Amino acid sequence: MRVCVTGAGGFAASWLVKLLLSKGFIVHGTVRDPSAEKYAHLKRLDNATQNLILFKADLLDYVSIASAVAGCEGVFHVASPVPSFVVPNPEVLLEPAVTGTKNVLKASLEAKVKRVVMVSSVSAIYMKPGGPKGEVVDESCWSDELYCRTTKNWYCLSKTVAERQALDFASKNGLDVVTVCPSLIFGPMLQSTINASNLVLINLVKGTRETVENTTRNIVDVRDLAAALLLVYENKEASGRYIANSHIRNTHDLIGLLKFLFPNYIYPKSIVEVEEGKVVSSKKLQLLGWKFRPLEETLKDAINYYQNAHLLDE
Ligand SMILES: NC(=O)c1ccc[n+]([C@@H]2O[C@H](COP(=O)([O-])OP(=O)(O)OC[C@H]3O[C@@H](n4cnc5c(N)ncnc54)[C@H](OP(=O)(O)O)[C@@H]3O)[C@@H](O)[C@H]2O)c1
Ligand SMILES: *[C@@H]1O[C@H](CO)[C@@H](O)[C@H](O)[C@H]1NC(C)=O
Ligand SMILES: *[C@@H]1O[C@H](CO)[C@@H](O)[C@H](O)[C@H]1NC(C)=O
Ligand SMILES: CC(=O)N[C@H]1CO[C@H](CO)[C@@H](O)[C@@H]1O
Repeated sequence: MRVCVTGAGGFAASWLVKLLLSKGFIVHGTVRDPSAEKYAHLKRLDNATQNLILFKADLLDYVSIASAVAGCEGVFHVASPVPSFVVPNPEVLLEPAVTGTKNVLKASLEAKVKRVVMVSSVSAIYMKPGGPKGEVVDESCWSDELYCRTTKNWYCLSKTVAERQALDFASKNGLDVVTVCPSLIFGPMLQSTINASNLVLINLVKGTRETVENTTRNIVDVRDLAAALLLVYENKEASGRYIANSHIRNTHDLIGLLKFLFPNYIYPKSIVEVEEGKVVSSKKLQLLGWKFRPLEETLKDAINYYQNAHLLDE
């Protein structure tokens, strides 16, 4: 079984590659610069020496993507830029997300790939105005593209447009595409550089900001997400979109739990009220057999990892 994973060195993709290698898959991992030190962790994974092949590929370069996908039965399209800060130029996100996804799908069609699993986001689901407070949304909901534009939420727009396009492409061309929409991904890291979602947790534990908003957080463990991606890949019944979310906590409760588990850190001093956010339901994925670990385990493993990697020093 030979599969391709795009953006193999990223936070979520690295855990997926590790899982696939442990199950005996041969993995074509795309990275932008195979010689870079930031991908060293991939080469150290069990079974990587024999079964992991890194391909130099940029999402915007069709030929490079096609050569990584060639010969594969399955494709996991994970790569997409996830910013930590507001980006001034929307194209920085839109181009790799939208054109990149189109390239991956075209290459998959050409290579007669049996199934493409695309990582989208709950950002493609719940970003729309109105609705009752604390509304629970499922896979039937789509973020409002116009609302993403007017609020300059370019990341949400990039994921929404990319996922819609993927499902359209699938139905027009008879390509089997299943999408998974994770919520905020936390957990221990395999890669050496901090990605955007782990930075959210690191900032809370370091008390980087004195005041934080009491935001509603939908959270999933990175290892449970990897399992979800493999589950929808292997399960013949899987189709359409799947929300991958395990826990819902507001910032107040999340900090409470962190303080209980790790009392010795400096946490934000004050929490200000904001409008209650939407929550997502992963019932569809759970009906397919998905299980997830408790939030305490995710937070403990993540923070112990940060400690050991000296990411919380000073
Ligand atoms: N983290 C979250 O909380 C979260 C939540 C919901 C959905 N997601 C989705 O989950 C996926 C993975 O997220 P993550 O947090 O694991 O991301 P990450 O660690 O920030 O990794 C992003 C990956 O995208 C690759 N990439 C970006 N632009 C590229 C381009 N032009 N060509 C090739 N590769 C490119 C990066 O490659 P390089 O290594 O070359 O930089 C990197 O591997 C993304 O699709 C994201 O939208 C993430
Ligand atoms: C390596 O792959 C084999 C299947 O080829 C599998 O049985 C084994 O568990 C994998 N090893 C590790 C350490 O994951
Ligand atoms: C945060 O929001 C929750 C409800 O979403 C509420 O129960 C809690 O009191 C709020 N905490 C603070 C400190 O504002
Ligand atoms: C915001 C940020 O620093 N994101 C980085 C997270 O990690 C991935 C994978 O190493 C990088 O590509 C991102 O730039």
